[in-house]
Amino acid sequence: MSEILVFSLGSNLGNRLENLRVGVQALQLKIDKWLANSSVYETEPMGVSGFQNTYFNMVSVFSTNRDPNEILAITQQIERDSGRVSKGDLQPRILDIDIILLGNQTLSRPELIIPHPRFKEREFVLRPLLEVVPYFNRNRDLEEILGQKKLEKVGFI
Ligand code: PH2
Ligand code: MG
Ligand code: MG
Repeated sequence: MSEILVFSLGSNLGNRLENLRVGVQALQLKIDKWLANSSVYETEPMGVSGFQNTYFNMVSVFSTNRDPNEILAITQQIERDSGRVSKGDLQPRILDIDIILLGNQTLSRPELIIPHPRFKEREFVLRPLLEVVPYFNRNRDLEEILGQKKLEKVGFI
């Protein structure tokens, strides 16, 4: 059974828009299948001490059969590939990819909690999430109705 998977992406170092774009592209290559992106928002850094550049934030929605461990490994690899250096949780970063929701699954492990424990306090997650909720709900309904039916696409005009 495939589940709806919602990521929050953030960047506050370097070319922030490009970092998000590269992050989403990498997710699209590794996770079947992509459903929707929110807009990108410029947001004040939350919960950090001292001056930090503003973030660019967005969410991206997928449908997947992968389990939480696989998904976490994929996001961590993409973060490393982006050149992110780990200097602790609240330091500026080139790319941060957090798992927000995975269907109705809940998970509580030291390395991963699903749903993300702080997403309801974070406008930089909620605002973009609001944009894509109608989209993926509709999509899930359609997928259920369509089931295994499959039409062959011949092209575009
Ligand atoms: N991420 C954090 C901490 N604070 N603030 C904003 N605006 N956007 C973020 O993505 C963000 C943050 C920890 O990952
Ligand atoms: Mg984060
Ligand atoms: Mg993170």
